[in-house]
Amino acid sequence: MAFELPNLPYAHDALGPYMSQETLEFHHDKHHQTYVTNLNNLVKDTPLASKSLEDIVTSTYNVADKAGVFNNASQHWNHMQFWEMMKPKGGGAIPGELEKRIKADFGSVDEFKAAFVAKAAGQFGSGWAWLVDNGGKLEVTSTPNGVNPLCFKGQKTLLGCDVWEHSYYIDYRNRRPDYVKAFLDSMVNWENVASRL
Ligand code: MN3
Repeated sequence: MAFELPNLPYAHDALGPYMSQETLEFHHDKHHQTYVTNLNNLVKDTPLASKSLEDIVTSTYNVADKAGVFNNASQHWNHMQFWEMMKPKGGGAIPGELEKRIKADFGSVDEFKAAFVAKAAGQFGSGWAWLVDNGGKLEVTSTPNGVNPLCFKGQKTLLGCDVWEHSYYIDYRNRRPDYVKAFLDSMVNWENVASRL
């Protein structure tokens, strides 16, 4: 069965002014669609066609002749999480249990946010910033290109922020840190993040 592009869980203009309709039209309708189309073409008539998306990602990571499949599969998975991790009028209060874990491992919510923004800003070139549960401890990480926490044993994905330029250049130009701050303060669906604990 072919992979499909899921609809956005909100209207294309619902994340404004923090993420514009134009950004979501390009990012979801074109960039994400391209990953899905490429993935379907690459796995067609191969043993990978019957595997789950997660299995394709983990079994092709760092496999030299599977780089194309990995890149498109991981980016399909990353973007499906990313759309769900945002909501209109997002940001705001963090559900209690998650907030407790954040305070325990980072000191405070503000310190967590500063660490997340620093990781996202420090990722050279295209990639993602993540909040993961790494064997019981919350950590912020960053990864290049399509690499995600599925690639690392023991890491559970709680939050991911796309820091490819296509995610912020229309709205923020080169100001990646401003985009990531707006993501945390005004776009994140913290209920979705907490449900991943
Ligand atoms: Mn993207």
